[in-house]
Amino acid sequence: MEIDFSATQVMGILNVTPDSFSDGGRYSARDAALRQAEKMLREGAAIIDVGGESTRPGAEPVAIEDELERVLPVVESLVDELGANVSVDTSKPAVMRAAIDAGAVMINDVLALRESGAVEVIAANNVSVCLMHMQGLPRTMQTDPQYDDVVADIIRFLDSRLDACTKAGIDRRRIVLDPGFGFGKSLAHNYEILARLDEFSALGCPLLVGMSRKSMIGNLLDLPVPERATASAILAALALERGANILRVHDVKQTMQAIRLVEALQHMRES
Ligand code: 9MG
Repeated sequence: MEIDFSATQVMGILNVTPDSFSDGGRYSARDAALRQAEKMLREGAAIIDVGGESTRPGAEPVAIEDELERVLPVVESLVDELGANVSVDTSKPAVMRAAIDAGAVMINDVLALRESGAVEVIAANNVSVCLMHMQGLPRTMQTDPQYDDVVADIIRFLDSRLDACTKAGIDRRRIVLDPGFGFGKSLAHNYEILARLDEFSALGCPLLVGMSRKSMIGNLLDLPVPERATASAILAALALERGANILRVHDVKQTMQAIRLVEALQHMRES
């Protein structure tokens, strides 16, 4: 199944790390993940992004076997039982290959296919891919991020990854780009990227953004994670106004409302 990137799409976040669905054992983690995915699909998500390795600041890497064990059963159920468009958030070529064999239609890679063998996996399979910018690695990326010009530096990086991917045979129409909010960026960098998001349209690919519940909200508004849904939807609306095409979010219902409001505004402007 192909994802239509010509319309605004919502990507619902489904983390399947061990702490994500601990409910005291009443349901299995797989069942709890499926119920959460079902809810996001009902609310309007077009894609479910499944991740088995945390990429939060400070996170440690996970072994391939553990990531496969977390991700694969969930991908299989989402595809077979719910018929969902599944994206898998991974940087490991072996996980990419297994996820695609299990029915994933997209790979979301915060390393932009820089692991050895990753470009080849995507080139050999008819799936979409998100190439994200990150300065450093999750364990240390927030220590002291530095840029000459944050937007120009990220555009240069994404352009070079786009070039490497298309030279390896990946069709441009399968590629989505992402500036990587929160990945090796200070609070000021994140808001400068948002303010200048329209500059990324020069790259000519759909633009994915992920600001949902991130510290760029929490640090500015002094809000704990469970209270960041409203601000997340507002930032989603601001990103849409500046050319974002795909919104990676936890709170699908609020994001769909933001999309409808922005689309009403854009429709008025065009008529
Ligand atoms: C996995 N992950 C966490 N944050 C993300 C973001 O902003 N973009 C993408 N593509 N993936 C993300």
